[in-house]
Amino acid sequence: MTSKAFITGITGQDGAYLAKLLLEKGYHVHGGVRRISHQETLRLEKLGILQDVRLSEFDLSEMNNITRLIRDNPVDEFYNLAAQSFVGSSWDQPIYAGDVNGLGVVRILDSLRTYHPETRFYQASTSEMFGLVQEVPQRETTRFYPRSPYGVSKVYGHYITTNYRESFGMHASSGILFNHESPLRGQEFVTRKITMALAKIARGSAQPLILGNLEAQRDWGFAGDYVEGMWRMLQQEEANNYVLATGVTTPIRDFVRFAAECLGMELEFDGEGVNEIAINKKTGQKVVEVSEQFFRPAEVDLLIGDASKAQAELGWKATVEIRELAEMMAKSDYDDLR
Ligand code: NAP
Ligand code: G4F
Repeated sequence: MTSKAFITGITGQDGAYLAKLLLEKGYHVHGGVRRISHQETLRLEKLGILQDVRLSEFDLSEMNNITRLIRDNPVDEFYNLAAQSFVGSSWDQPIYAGDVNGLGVVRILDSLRTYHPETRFYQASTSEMFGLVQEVPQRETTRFYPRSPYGVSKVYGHYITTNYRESFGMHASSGILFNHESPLRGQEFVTRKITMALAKIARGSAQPLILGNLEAQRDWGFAGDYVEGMWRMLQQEEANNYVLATGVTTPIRDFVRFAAECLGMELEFDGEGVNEIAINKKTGQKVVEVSEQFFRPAEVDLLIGDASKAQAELGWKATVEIRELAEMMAKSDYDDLR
C-alpha cells in the first residue's frame, strides 16, 4: 500500500526538498500552507513537484484547524517543519515564536495522540538550542543553553516531543539539525544573502554586501542531505533524537571568501568590527561592509556537531562539503540573474 505523509512548512526550504524525496519514494504527499494574501509555492515549482502534492490550509497557531486536519487525514508519517525559523526576527516577535515553534508542536502531538497515535512524528529541532555551547562538538546529550527566543521556543518543542514519546509510547523523533542550506534557502539567512549579493556584484552591481557579525562559526551542510536523515529517523523501529551535522565549522568570513572565489573574485579583508571591509583585489571595488544593524542582542558564536549516532544507527552522513555548498549556491544565483 502507498505510504502517506503530511509535511507542515512544505513551502519552506526543507519542506520542498522533503516532499521531493518522499514523492521519489512513492509516497502520497500532503502539505500544510498558511493562508496568506498570496500562495508562496515557488520552491515546489522550482523542484517541479507543485502538481504532485496536495495542499491544505494549515496554521500552527490554530488548534481547531490542526485537530480537524489530523482527524480527517490519517497519515503514516507526519513531519513538523513549519516554524518562525528566522532567529533574528524572534527578538521582534518573541511571543509569536513561542506560540508557533513551541506550543504549535504540542497542538500537533496532542491531536495525533487523540486521533491517530500510531502515526510516526518528526520534530524539526535545531542546533540553535545549544546556543552558548556547553561542549564541543555538540551531541544529543549536550546541555542546551539557547540564546534567542527562537532557540528557547525550540527547546520546548524538543522536550515535548520526547515527553509524548515517553508518556504515550508515540513514535515521535526529534532531529537536532545543524544549519543546512541550498539554492532554495530564504534570502534573509546569511549564506543566501551572501551568494545573492555576490552574484549581483559579479554581474556588475556596485552595491556592497552589508553583513553583521563575521566572527560567528556555523556547521553548514546541504539541505538535500538533511531531509534524507529526517526520513531515516521515521523508518527506525524505535523513535529517538538525533544530531545531523557535517562536523566541520566555518566562520562567516570564510563562507564569503569561498562564494566570492567561485564567482571569480579574490577578496582582501581589512579592519575590525563595524569598520571591517572586504575589497576585490583585482578591481579595488568594495564588496563587503559591516553594520551594527545586523548584529544580534545575543549571539551563538560557535556551532559544530557530532553526528556519529546518526551515522551508526541511521547510516546517515553529510555528503556536501562547505566549498561545494558555497559554489552550488553562488552559481545558482548567478545563473538565475541571467
Ligand atoms: P523555512 O524555509 O523558513 O520554512 C518555514 C516554513 O514554515 C514555511 O513553509 C512557512 O510558511 C512555514 N510557517 C511559518 N509559520 C507558520 C505557521 N504559523 N503555521 C504554518 N506554517 C508556518 O525553514 P527551513 O529552513 O525549511 O526549516 C524547516 C524547519 O527546520 C524549521 O522548523 C526550522 O526552524 C528548522 N531548522 C532549520 C534549520 C536550517 O538550517 N534550515 C536547522 C535546524 C532546524 P510560509 O511559506 O507561508 O512562510
Ligand atoms: O544564517 P543565519 O540567520 O542562521 P542562524 O541564526 O544560525 O539560524 C539558522 O540555523 C539554525 C540552526 O542552527 C536554525 F535553527 C534556524 O532556523 C536557521 O535556519 O545566521 C548565521 C550567523 C549568525 O551568527 C548571524 O549573526 O550569521 C551571522 N550573520 C552575520 N551577518 C548574519 C548576518 N546573519 C544574517 N541572517 N544576516 C546577516 O547580515
